[in-house]
Amino acid sequence: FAEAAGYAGFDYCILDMEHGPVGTERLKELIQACECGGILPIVRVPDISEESIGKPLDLGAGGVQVPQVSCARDAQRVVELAKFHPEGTRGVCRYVRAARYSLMDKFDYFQEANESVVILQVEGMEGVKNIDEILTVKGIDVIFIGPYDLSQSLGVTGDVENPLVTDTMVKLVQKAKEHGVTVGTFVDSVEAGCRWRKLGVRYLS
Ligand code: 3PY
Ligand code: MG
Repeated sequence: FAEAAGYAGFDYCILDMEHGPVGTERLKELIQACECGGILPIVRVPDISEESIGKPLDLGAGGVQVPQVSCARDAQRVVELAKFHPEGTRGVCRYVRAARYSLMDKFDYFQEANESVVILQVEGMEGVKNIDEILTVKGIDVIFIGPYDLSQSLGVTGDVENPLVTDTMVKLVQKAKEHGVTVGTFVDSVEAGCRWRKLGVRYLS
């Protein structure tokens, strides 16, 4: 499917280690399939930890999408774990798949690796409250609004079209735009996709 999604013209594929069944060994094959189909493999990791963020990048993920980011410190930690010096402190190994098992020039690798996409999921009211400070953290490419977790945080679990949820989302989209950060979300229908796209949401899943 990942390979076919690329041939079909999708821009990226989210390989889900937060809610999906994917383990590290399977992840490598899925990333390879994405590469065959010419689609960017984004890995949704389960948490903010060195292992969860570093391993997918070592395997060649084009980016990481990190759940439940609720403050600037979380955002900074993600950037630290996803990037090598000077932007971060990611564990250094150049014998990994992402560096063609050392065939790549090591300095080119460290530089290119720092261009991997960093996507933060803001999906709780604490993150909404702290959105201004989150958006000022350097190294963030996309803020992804998780409508389902957000709906739960607002006490209307699952009702993602409730104005409580959509109004909060619109405010987040506006803030991200002001900071020049791309914004994304998850949609259940083509209609919702078109609606959010008109409002400027560009990373639609
Ligand atoms: C959410 O809606 O909370 C998500 O994480 C979507 O995948
Ligand atoms: Mg979520």
